[in-house]
Amino acid sequence: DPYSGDPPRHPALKVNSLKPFNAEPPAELLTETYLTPNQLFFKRNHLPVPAVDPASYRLRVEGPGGRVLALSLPELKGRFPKHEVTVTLQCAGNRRAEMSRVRQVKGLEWGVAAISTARWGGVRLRDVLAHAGYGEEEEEEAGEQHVCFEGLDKDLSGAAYGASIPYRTAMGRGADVLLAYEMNGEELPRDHGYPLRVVVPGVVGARNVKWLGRVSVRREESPSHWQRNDYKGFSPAVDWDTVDFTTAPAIQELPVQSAITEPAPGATVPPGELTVKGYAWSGGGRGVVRVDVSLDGGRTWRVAELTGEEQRPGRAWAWRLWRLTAPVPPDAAELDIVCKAVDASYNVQPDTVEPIWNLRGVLSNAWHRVRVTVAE
Ligand code: MTE
Ligand code: MO
Repeated sequence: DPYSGDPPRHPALKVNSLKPFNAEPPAELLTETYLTPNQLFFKRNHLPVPAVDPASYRLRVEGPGGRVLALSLPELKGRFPKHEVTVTLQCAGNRRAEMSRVRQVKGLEWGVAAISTARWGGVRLRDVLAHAGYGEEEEEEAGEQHVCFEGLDKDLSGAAYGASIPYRTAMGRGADVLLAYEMNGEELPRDHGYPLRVVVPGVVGARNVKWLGRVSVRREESPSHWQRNDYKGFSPAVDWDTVDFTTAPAIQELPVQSAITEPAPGATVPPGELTVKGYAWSGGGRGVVRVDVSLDGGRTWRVAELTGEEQRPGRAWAWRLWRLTAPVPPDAAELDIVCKAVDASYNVQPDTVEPIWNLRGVLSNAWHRVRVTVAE
């Protein structure tokens, strides 16, 4: 069993798949704390968790002209300044289960909690690439380039998990892309990429390569299956007979997202006052400026109170949590609770799933709805 060496996991996690391990925390635990405890942080593995010996570990970084640096953990920590950033990671498949309710899609049935937030500590990718010989000018000189990452987790054919991001995402001004060795002040846990992972703020989870083995700069995107033939969006008109992965762009920055974490769907709530809780986040460093909540299916709205870190404009990498306390309409036997977020570019979430349905069930960010019963 190639999975026999996987680490132990927290029993509260809701498991979507055991081998490989994929799990999310119960939604109501997600918004108990601003930073998600490491044990509860959602876990998305495509392959067995590799056992990496920290003493013999080397990060290989290909420099211009093919020279390869091999950096040990002490070298990485000693040579480059430590940088810490609070970043939310979200899987492209977060809330996929809602898409499958419209029409079956292919993929793990994630609820609303394939998203979590941590304070990551590590070195800046930009500093490591600069040390290898790359500069800010490279992009203009050579046309678009990509920073490619390879994990140390491999499938049975020996192919490693891989992904890439545009060069400017890594090297641009204000770039906060990290090679992280710490998560919430602790050593990076094995499930989250020990000893070193990429954290690409504002970008889909899939590019945040764990158990990082190799970094290179190339003219082309990563050749990995997960870069080229997965993690792309399509029209609702596209099916498995017509889909063409070569023409759609790889998902990088994610769209604006929010969801209700409390009360739970189908719960019974008492008359009087109701408190609704949730999270809101947007990709590309666009902060969340507002969350609107409705108790009557979207006919009337109230503005929720935002809590948590308010990060710099353009570099708002982490979610805001939100809450609303409102009177329950006296005549209501049921409530149709809805939330929707607005980001700094005034992007909004679509009101229904149908027009954004896609065969892979990614980018599921319609208004989130939770129905509850009102009773003593
Ligand atoms: N990196 C490697 N090496 N192998 C993987 O399977 N999964 C990716 C990404 N990085 C993956 C990986 C996906 S799809 C997501 S959503 C995030 O890791 C999940 O990170 P987490 O498990 O730390 O939450
Ligand atoms: Mo993912």
